[in-house]
Amino acid sequence: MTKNLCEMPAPTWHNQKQTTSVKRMMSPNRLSKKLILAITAMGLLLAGCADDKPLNTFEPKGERAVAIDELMFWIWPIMGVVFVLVIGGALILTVKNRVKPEDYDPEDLPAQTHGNTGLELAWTILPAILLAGICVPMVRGIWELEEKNEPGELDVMVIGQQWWWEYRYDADGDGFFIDGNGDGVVDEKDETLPLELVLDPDDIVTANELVIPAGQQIDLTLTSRDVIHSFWIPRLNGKRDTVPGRWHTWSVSAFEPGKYTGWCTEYCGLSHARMRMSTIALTPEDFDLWFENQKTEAAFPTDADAIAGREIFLAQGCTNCHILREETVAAVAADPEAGIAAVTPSAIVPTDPAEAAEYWKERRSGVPLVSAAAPDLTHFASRTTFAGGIFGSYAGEGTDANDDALDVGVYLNLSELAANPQGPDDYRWNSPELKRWIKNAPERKAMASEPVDLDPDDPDDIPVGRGMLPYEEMSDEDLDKIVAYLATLD
Ligand code: HEC
Ligand SMILES: [Cu+2]
Repeated sequence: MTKNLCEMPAPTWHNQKQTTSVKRMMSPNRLSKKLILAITAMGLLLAGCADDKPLNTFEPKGERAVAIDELMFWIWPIMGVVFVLVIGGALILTVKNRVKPEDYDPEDLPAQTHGNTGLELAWTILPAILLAGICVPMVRGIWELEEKNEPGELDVMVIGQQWWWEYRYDADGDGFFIDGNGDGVVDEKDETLPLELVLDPDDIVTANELVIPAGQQIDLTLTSRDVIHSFWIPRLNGKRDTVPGRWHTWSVSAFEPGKYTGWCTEYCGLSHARMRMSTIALTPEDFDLWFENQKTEAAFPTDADAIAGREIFLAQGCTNCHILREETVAAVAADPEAGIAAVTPSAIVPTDPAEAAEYWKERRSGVPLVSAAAPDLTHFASRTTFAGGIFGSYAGEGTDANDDALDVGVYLNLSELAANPQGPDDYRWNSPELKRWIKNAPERKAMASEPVDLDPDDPDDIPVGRGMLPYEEMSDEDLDKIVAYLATLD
C-alpha cells in the first residue's frame, strides 16, 4: 500500500496527540463550532465583494488604476490555474493516500520520485516559462506606472505623519526646497536635512484632501516625517510607501470629477486606522479657482465672535504648532477701522529663506511635536474633513469622511452654503465635532500628545509629543468663538 510522504516514522507522543485530536474533531460540539467559524469567515470574505465600496481597486477611475486592473485581468486567471493545480493536486494526493491510524506502518513508504529527471525538469522549466511570461507585462506595467509629466507641470509633495497627510503644492514653481544649509545653492544636500528646515515656506500647504484637476496626471513626491506610511487611493492608482528620509515618486489621475477615498496602508502606530485621506478631483476650471484661493492668505474676520475667536486662538498658543498664513501687519495697519490687533509674530512665516530657516529653528525648539508639524489652517474651512479625514467639517449630505456621495460640484461653495442653511439636510458647519476636537483631541483620536522626554540624560533634549494637546479648561463660549473663527478660514 502506498502512503503519503509525510507519514514518516514519528515519535509516539505525536501519534497519540493526533489520535486524540482526531477524536475531538469528530465530536458534534467541535464540528458545529468549526462550521460557525467557517460561515463567519465566508461572510467576512464575501463582504469584500460588495460593489459600491469606495476602497475598491477593481473599480478603476483613473488611467493608472486601469493599467493595474488590466494587468490583473491576465495575471489572476494564470494564478488561479496554478493555484487550483497545486492545491487541488495536494488535496487529491492527501485524500487518496490517507491511512487509518490502526493501519499505520512506518516501514511502508510511498513510491519515491527522487532523481526522476523528467519530473524534475518539468517542474523547473514550467514555472520558469510561466514566470518569464508574466514578467513581460509586469515590468512593462511598472515602467508605465513610473511615467512622469514633463518637468514644470504641477507636482504635489505628500508627507505622511502620525496620523494625517500633508500636501504641499509648489505654487510658484520654484521647487519644494530652500537653501536649508546656507551654502548658497538649493541642492540634494538640502533634501537630507530635517523637513522643517528645508521645505519652501511659500508653498500652498493643505491636509488630508488632495485636490487635483480631473483628466490630468498629477505627479507626487512622497516622504514621511516619522515612521513608514503608505499612500493609497485604490481607484486612482496602486500604493506607494512614504519613508522618512527618502523621496519616492508616484502619481494620481482621475477621469471624472469626484471624491476618491483612501487609507494609510502601512501600520504606523496608535491611530493608523484613523489615518484616512481622499483625492478630490475637480473640473479644471474649478481646480484653478481652488488653487487661486489657496494661494491667498487668510483674511481677517469681521464678525465679532470670530474676531474674539482669533484672539483666543493666538493667546492659547495654537500657532505654536499650526501655521496660519495671515494678511500682513501692514494690511491691518492700513485698515485701523477694523479694530484688529496686530498679528502676533508667531503667525507669520518670513518669506526670506534664511529668515524662514531661522524662524523654523526657533519654532522647533518651542514646539513639543515629534514631527514639528500640524495641519496648516490657513484655508481650514475649504476642506470637508479634518483629523486625518475621520470627521466631517460640514454636517450635511455626503460630507462624511468615508462618504463617496460628496457632490464635488459644490466643493468650492460649501462654506457659503453652510453660512445659510435652510433645511435640516443642508450643509452646516460641524461645530459640535470641532468643539469636541479642540477641547480634547486625544480623546477623539488616540495620540500621544503629552510631551515625553525621549532622552532624560540629555539636559538639552526637549520633551516631545505626538498630536494635539487637550484644552479641557477652555469654556464653551471660548470654544464657540474659536470655531466661529475657524469657519471664516475658507
Ligand atoms: C502641540 C501641538 C498643537 C497645538 C498646540 C494645537 N494643535 Fe491642533 N493639531 C495638532 C496636530 C498634530 C493635529 C493633527 C492631528 C491629526 O489629524 O491626527 C491638529 C489638528 C487640528 C485641527 C484639524 C486640522 C485638520 O485639517 O485636520 C484643528 C482644527 C486644530 N488642530 C485646531 C487647533 C486649535 C484651535 C488649537 C489651539 C486651541 C490647536 N489646534 C493647538 C497639533 C496642535
Ligand atoms: Cu500611516
